[in-house]
Amino acid sequence: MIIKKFVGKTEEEALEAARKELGNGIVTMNVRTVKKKGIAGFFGARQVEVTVALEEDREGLKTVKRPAQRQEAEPSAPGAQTEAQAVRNASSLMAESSRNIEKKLDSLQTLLVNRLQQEENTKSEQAEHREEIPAKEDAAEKEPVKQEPTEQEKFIRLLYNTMLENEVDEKYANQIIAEAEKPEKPDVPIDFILANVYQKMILKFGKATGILPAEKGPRVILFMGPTGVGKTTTIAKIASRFTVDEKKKVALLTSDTYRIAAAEQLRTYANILEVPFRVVYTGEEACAAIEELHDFDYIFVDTAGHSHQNEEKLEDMKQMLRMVAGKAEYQVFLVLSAATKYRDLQKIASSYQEITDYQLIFTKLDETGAYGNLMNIKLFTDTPIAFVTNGQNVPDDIELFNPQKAVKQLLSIRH
Ligand SMILES: Nc1nc2c(ncn2[C@@H]2O[C@H](COP(=O)(O)OP(=O)(O)OP(=O)(O)O)[C@@H](O)[C@H]2O)c(=O)[nH]1
Ligand SMILES: [Mg+2]
Repeated sequence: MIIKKFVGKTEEEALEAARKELGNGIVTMNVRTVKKKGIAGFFGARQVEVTVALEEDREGLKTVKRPAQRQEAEPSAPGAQTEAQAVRNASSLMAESSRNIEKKLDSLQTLLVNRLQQEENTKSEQAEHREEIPAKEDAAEKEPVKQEPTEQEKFIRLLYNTMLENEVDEKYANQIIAEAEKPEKPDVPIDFILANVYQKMILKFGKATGILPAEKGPRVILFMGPTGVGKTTTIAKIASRFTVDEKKKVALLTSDTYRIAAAEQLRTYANILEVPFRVVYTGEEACAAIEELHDFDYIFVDTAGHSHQNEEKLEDMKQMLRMVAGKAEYQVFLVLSAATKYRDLQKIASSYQEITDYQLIFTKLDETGAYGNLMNIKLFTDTPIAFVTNGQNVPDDIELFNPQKAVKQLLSIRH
């Protein structure tokens, strides 16, 4: 693996330089603002420094340098343009989430090394204590000589345990460690091991497309999920960003006709944002509303929360989706609370996977110290996470999902 730093006036400029030199296979490991060297820095000029990693191929050769091209995932024009536009739209959200990361990465290694040292101290104290108890001679003779693990092995173990503490499922923690490039020499520095595991985890999280504008007509975006996870609040947050920051034409629909209060909650947000609001009882009504709102950019659809075991409601949802799919370009987000137990999340995610493809939104990150479920459900569903929310405030408490930040949490010691 190659790890290298690039500097530019903006994050994109630094990344462009990295892509030029290393190709498109790079993974961003860290982004931080640095002062310019020399007298310019003295006067406060700042630059953005990105640290990127590039996986070497199996033979250990550097990945062949490719000319910088557009991201492969970007469709050709006019789709390419719309996606680039979406990325720009997203960047205002993204900038917020990267701000506090740099400090964490710097302290991460120190934390882990300190902990390693603590464990060593506890072990040697225990060993001293054992020595005070006279050992039975013949028993000691029979005990096979244990090979002391190397510093590198101890460090890998520590990373593994930290993941478990953060509630990454054992199966996935094992997978990550097994897939991380093995140090070839016993004296490989531990920051190399850390960078390796870190990069593997970022790759595992992947990248969501987020909300994309439609090629033609409005983009219809449906939010589904269990009761009380924060679907309506999340719609209000996103709708507000698109309306106020991006000046897009947004409309809100709700098919949550089971509770009057639910429709009223979204109507209140629509009134505040001064955007159209419709209650739709059936798929036909949803289609009629979409037709009526054909010159809008985004139509966000709130749905009723219900148990994933309620097959009748899931069938209603499927029916609605079928009709909307025939009418407009649409996307679905499954909204899950990060505070829900992993086993329940698995069941919910599976039952919705039976009716549609979706991207994930995790809410209530402020209510849990454990980020493990994010990794677990991403890997369980093979579905990327698009947004995370971390509080009740509309519109502030939402971010585009930032894998770097999440991985740093997963490798940080929980207090
Ligand atoms: N702490 C915290 N609370 C949140 C977050 N997102 C939403 N909430 C709160 O969770 C509660 C339920 O939110 P709603 O948006 O009504 O949830 P819903 O999924 O639409 O619920 P139903 O329509 O009943 O299925 C409200 O009190 C929200 O303020 C979050 O990120 N963190
Ligand atoms: Mg709701």
